[in-house]
Amino acid sequence: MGVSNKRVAVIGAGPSGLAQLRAFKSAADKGADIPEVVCFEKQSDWGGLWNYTWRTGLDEHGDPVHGSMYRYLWSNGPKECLEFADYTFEEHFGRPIGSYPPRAVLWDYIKGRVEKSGVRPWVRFNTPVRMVTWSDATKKFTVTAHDRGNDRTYSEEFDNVVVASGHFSTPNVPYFEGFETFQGRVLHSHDFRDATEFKGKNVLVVGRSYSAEDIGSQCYKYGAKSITVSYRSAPMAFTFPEGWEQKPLLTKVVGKTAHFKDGSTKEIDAIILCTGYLHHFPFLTDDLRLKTNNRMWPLDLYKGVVWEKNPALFYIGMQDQFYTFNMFDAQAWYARDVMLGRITLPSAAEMAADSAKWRAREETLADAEQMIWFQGDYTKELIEATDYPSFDIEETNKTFMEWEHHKMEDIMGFRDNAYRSLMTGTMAPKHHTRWMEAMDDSLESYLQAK
Ligand code: FAD
Ligand code: NA7
Repeated sequence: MGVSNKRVAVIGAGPSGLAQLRAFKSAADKGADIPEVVCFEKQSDWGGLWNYTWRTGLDEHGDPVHGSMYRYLWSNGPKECLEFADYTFEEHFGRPIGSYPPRAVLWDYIKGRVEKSGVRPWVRFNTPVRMVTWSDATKKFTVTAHDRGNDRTYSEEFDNVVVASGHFSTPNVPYFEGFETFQGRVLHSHDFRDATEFKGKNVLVVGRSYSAEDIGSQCYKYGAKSITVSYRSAPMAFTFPEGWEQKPLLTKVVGKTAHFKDGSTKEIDAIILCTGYLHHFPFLTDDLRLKTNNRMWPLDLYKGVVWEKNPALFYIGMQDQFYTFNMFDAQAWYARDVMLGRITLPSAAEMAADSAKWRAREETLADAEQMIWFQGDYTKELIEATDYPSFDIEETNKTFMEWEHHKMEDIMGFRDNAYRSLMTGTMAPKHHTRWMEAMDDSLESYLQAK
């Protein structure tokens, strides 16, 4: 392996940043000259959100806690849809496993690939990036980072920067009248950790998307007395079990009474704001900073990856996600090939026109199925442009469709289903315990034979 004299900074060692490391390593393994790659990671270990923390608020150094994942979180989609095309679940675990693994199992899988690749020395842990600036004169970035271990702030120059810092970490926290005098706990889903805290409680969940659905389900599974979901736009279409109800938007709380837009009221003990997250890049100057809400096609990113205003900068994983790990791979391989000069970018106007075309299609998407096909087409286009191992996107989309149908059939039981791997063709076994009865989320419990 040769090393070119270029330097690349990757910000974040979650699934997106690790995809970037793996992409470069895979080129090097095939004999390419690759740049020096430095990955800055704020946490003490890799895996991003999948690296669970009990902490909320500030971390041990006083920085905002990155983690938004909770205990008892199981994959909310089939693992077959996120499987790495170059490192299968079977390769990692040595046998087929169930389709909706708990967080610890997926973390183990994510780590397995990069441990095998030997890229850990590329990562500087406990090192949040504080600032990135671009110089028109030198055509280089200056990255300023804080080495927390030695409490030292330093700056280095790079030819390229890849932003892979995630976007489900900084909570979007709306205010509702009466919060300051509510006689219970108000928290955002970012700070939700252990559902047993809400055992026997009447829980109000605000929001109608993935966090609302899953945190409501967690609380129900672990013994909450009732779950009330308050939606802004529309109720969720699932048939929930007894003990759940859906209400229009919260208007105010008085004491422990929640008031809703339709005039109805309900006594509640806790409010969990499942109101989504903000794309937040405090380390980027305005000329480099992506500004978007959570959607399928943020603008200014050619092929969803290249910062059109300065193509030396890349973003991985910034879209709202059905596809996850293998889409991040497709993006990272594409970004790598631009950095290696294997892909030549068109003019700024052509890049903007291409993005506008995707955005125009995005604006026509009416439901989850159409969004899945959209993201599948996008992932396919990227994969076709690089040597990332090709896989059957159409069948992956169809697995997503099955997942959607299983959720509609039984929102508390969809995780009891199993699907076929699109990478190996192996059918997953059904897990030994139904999700509603499986209270232990440890890797050992999930993998044990029964
Ligand atoms: P992250 O996982 O957020 O990783 C970003 C990394 O960047 C972190 O390690 C962070 O510490 C680091 N970082 C941030 N800022 C800095 C900085 N300034 N300097 C240095 N490092 C920095 N996806 C699925 O496929 N299946 C699921 O079941 C699923 N469940 C989810 C449940 C929850 C509650 C949430 C919030 C998301 C879930 N996701 C799920 C989606 C999730 O976004 C992806 O799986 C994946 O974690 C995204 O990877 P990422 O690397 O882009 O971001
Ligand atoms: P999402 O999917 O971005 O959804 C955010 C939800 O929050 C959505 O239902 C919004 O309502 C709702 N929202 C946002 N602001 C408000 C206000 N002010 N009032 C009421 N409701 C509001 O975020 P999630 O956290 O659910 O999911 C993010 C990731 O975490 C996802 O990838 C999962 O895998 C896990 P709307 O639908 O617009 O009416």
